[in-house]
Amino acid sequence: MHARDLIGGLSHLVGEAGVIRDPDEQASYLRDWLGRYEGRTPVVVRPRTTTEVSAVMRLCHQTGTPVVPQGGNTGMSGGATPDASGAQVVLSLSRMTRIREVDTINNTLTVDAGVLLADVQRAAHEAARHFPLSLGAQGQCTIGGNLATNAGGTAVLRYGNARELTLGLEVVLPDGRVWDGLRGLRKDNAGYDLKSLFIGSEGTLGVITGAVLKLSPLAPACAVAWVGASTPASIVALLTSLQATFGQSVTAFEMMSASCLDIDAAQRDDAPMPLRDAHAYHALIELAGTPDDDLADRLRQALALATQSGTIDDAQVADDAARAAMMWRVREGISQAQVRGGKAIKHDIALPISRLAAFIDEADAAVAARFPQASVINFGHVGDGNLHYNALLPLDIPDDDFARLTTSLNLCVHDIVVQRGGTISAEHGVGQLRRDALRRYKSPVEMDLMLMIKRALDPNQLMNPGKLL
Ligand code: FAD
Ligand code: 2HG
Ligand code: ZN
Repeated sequence: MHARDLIGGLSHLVGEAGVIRDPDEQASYLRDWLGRYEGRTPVVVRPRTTTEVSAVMRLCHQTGTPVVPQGGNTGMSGGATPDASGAQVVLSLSRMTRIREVDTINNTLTVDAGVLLADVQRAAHEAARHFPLSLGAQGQCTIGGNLATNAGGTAVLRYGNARELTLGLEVVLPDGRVWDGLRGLRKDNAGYDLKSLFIGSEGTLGVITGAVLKLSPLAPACAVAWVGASTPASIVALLTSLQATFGQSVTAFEMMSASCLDIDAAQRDDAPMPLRDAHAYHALIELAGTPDDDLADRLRQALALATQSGTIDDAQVADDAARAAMMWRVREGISQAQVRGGKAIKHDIALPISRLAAFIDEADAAVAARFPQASVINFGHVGDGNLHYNALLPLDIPDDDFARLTTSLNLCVHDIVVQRGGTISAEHGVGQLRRDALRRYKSPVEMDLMLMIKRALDPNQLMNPGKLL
């Protein structure tokens, strides 16, 4: 079909306001958040309902048009960016923003896929409940994108990742049929677990249009602390001892190498520093509990003991909400600081928590020996074993050099991760960025199983081509 006819057909289905033809207006949909990938499209199509998504998918199926689903376009693996062919339609869920149902007895929220994560959290709060998925991009990313990438964030150690927070899904299949799996059930073994298959499939199997999300009770008391230590092993030892003392109350446990704070400090004089002295490693800890829990005092005592025993070097519990918010801003600001401070080779790896410290020792030594021009920016969600073991290079590094270094540094780090029983993709998805790495590290049997699933659900290979597989 000629592009003009396709655009005409799509605008007939979703209305003129639902298609973006102008290249200038399309620009923000064609480039990823990191500015690493840029593509072209004949049209960005923005349906408002599942029925419209279904009609769009049916037309694309009939005309053999490839489709790239997109939510908030905050992904870090290039999964939502079309390729350079100009043939792939971008299907943006950004106009599907309805909160469909709040059920405070079943503790569930049913939402359109285009609802921003922050708005999901707000809707839960308005119902005196908590939706625990929490990440730095929550004001821009959509719940559909979170589910398509099986997002993690900072509260996984207590509440689990996006998959574990989802009870039901609605998905439009590549041929336009709608699978209504919007069931608010905590037990449902009637057949294969299709919901879990679509979660984390990065738009390669279908378009997620709605979800039933699991809500938790509000956790009224909260304590936040910042810790300085000399090694990752000390940080992991602290995590183990706090979990022994506080159990499930440990909601977030984030680690940062000193370099994460230094990049911000190098850019501005007033960069906030949660502790007065320098430390090789830092941790941000959040506990949540019941109203009568004197969490802050108990945390202060536990951290004082850890300091006396030499596990950590310094700690400060936030005295008020403003100080706690400052600590979180420092942590959540690392991605932006990296963008301003250099060009990052990104890793999103996970290992058993017991092996994190040894991995860091080995990877630090290997990177220092083989890539002296790179500085390691190591941070992440230690509480669930997920590190962003990134390497920063100068902003003015030529593209060719950056591409060459990326290939060899990725190999160096990923080989160590996999040898130690870890994964090369923990929460950001495979997208375009880790497609080659996936092939390298997955066994032929596992690749074959995934390809069989892809061929069964998307025989014409129209869903997000060039991503993941
Ligand atoms: P997009 O970027 O639009 O899409 C991501 C992928 O999902 C693409 O493959 C796309 O095709 C597919 N997709 C999107 N919507 C749908 C749909 N409705 N149906 C089918 N497929 C779809 N991620 C974490 O996990 N943890 C973090 O802590 C975290 N912190 C971040 C901090 C910052 C500052 C930034 C910029 C990003 C961060 N991310 C993090 C990455 C990103 O926010 C997540 O991957 C998020 O889940 C993507 O949501 P999105 O709506 O922006 O999806
Ligand atoms: C985070 O944990 C995000 O802050 C982003 O997952 C990680 O910028 C990164 O590499
Ligand atoms: Zn992360």
